[in-house]
Amino acid sequence: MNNKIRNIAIIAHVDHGKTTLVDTMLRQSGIFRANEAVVERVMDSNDLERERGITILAKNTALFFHDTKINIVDTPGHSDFGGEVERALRMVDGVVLLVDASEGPLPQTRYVLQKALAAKLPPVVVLNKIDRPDARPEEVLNEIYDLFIDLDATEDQLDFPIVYTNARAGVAHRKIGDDSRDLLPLFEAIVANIPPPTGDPAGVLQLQVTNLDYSEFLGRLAICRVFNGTLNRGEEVGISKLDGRLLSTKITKLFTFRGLERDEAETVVAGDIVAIAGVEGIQIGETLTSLETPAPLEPLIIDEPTLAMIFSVNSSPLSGREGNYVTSRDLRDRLAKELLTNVSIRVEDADTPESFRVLGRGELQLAILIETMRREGFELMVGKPEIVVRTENGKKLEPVERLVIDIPESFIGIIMETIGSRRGEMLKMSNHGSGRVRLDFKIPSRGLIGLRSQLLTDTRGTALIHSIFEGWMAYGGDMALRPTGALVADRPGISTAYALWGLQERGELFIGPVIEVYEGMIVGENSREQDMEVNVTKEKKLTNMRSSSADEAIRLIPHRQLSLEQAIEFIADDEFVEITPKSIRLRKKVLQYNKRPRRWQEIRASQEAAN
Ligand SMILES: Nc1nc2c(ncn2[C@@H]2O[C@H](COP(=O)(O)OP(=O)(O)OP(=O)(O)O)[C@@H](O)[C@H]2O)c(=O)[nH]1
Ligand SMILES: [Mg+2]
Repeated sequence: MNNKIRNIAIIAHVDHGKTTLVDTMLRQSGIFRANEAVVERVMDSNDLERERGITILAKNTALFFHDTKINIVDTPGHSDFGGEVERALRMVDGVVLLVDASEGPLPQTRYVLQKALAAKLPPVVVLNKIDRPDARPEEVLNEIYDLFIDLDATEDQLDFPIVYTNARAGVAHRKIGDDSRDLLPLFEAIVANIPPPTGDPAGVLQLQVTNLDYSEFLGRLAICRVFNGTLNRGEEVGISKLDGRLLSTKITKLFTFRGLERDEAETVVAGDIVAIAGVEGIQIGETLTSLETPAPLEPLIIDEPTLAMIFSVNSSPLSGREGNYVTSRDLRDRLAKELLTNVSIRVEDADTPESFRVLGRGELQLAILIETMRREGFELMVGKPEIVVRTENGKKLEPVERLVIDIPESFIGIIMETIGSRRGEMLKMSNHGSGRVRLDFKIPSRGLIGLRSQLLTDTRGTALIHSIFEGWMAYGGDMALRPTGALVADRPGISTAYALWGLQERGELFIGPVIEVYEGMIVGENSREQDMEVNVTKEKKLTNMRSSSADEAIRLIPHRQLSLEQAIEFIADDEFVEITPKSIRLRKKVLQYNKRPRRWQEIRASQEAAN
């Protein structure tokens, strides 16, 4: 036992304030110099995290409270990154469960708590954002107790300590309204309630790799928990690979965490969380152990992916103009590299050599991967996300999610209709008396594809939508999702304002004037359910007479610029999103009109016309 260390993960629903709390914890522990300028949410260090204001990757830090070292893992709250949380829980001996004092427990709160309870990790419960005018800490605390009970927590687990915080201001209270001015009550609760790590410094060496990081100076870093034994720099140890082989390796670079820094260490002992550099090919889940008496640890088991997307070489007529990496070889290598650090993703070969089936936890997770690749200079195409189906005892199963929607009361009707058409089943409706209601549903994951944008339209942007994978259920048969067709360019060329002007009453346009298009490219959404071939390159016939003011009268309604996620949500089975470092285009899979298979909507329309 190492009484001078505590290892904790901070877990919560998205945006409840984990990273902000880590900020003020670091600041108050004296990690930064007095005059050091530190950005807000300093742990959200990669570009996409900063742009989107969310945590994507779990990250380690450490601070000292008196003479106790507290290793902290800041985890992401969005459900698509649940794999990061599962992995973080392997590293720690307890959790700080953070809950927004106004929003209360939400689906990801349930998910992470369930994982923590299953791993028998004791929690310190923190009610954050108590400064919010709509904070309702007593009620939320009751909801937290209900959640614990619902998850079959034991008496012991129910006896959790509670701290009330304003993470932004860096204040924690034992009781609401006490005169605390800093986070001392939180630090004390952690040291008093989270058990010190077990493990014997004299035992057989066992370090497990739970995360990988990259440093420009050191290359690949393996983040490990030392479960047993002592490791010295320069020592020759065994590395138990995932395939069961035991290789020998020399540990030349060894680090411990301190704030945002990594300190070189000569020796690390059981209980600590450390980083190792310079070990070729090291992977998540592998154990560093004794060469003579190897004792590999159980591999990490995390939830299976639920969503798949085809990633394919860009075959559009405009391919290769904007990106540097465009071949199937480039794509294959990049995806293989992703697998090394991203344990919740799988890659399979698809039906052509130019395409791969990438499996993950959700649309956002895959969209982040695509966005990262495009910034690296890749061009690719992706297909419509499809859910992963499973067969058990001869029965076809599909993933099902818990969906929580928070909306103004006036939208209940339309929400029920939309969710109903996607086979959602309501479990609960609760009204907090603020004019908003919270609806809990069970819904097949398939029903969630494209749901977010539709609900935001339905509720004029006021809906808060949260969902989380819950399990598997019997496959429910077909579900028609996009009720509209596409406006499809019928020839290559450059779009003109005149042509677009003539089309805008047909539906909503995705492109403006002077955009290069090709046959089969989608330029808008048809307001009817069939696809429609359109000419967006038409020029106005020149005549000698200027027809009064009509020339100047071309006023285009601003087109809808789809973001990557919106584009992915929009496409149907027979369509692709084409992604390059500079552009996001939508297209039919089969570009040439006369070769394109007819969609069921068209077949039905022609049957109706014949009758
Ligand atoms: N009013 C108030 N706002 C807070 C408090 N703590 C955090 N916030 C704000 O809540 C927002 C989300 O904070 P983050 O720290 O990014 O939340 P997170 O839990 O790390 O989010 P993810 O990692 O994406 O799940 C930010 O705008 C914070 O400034 C608080 O105690 N009071
Ligand atoms: Mg965060």
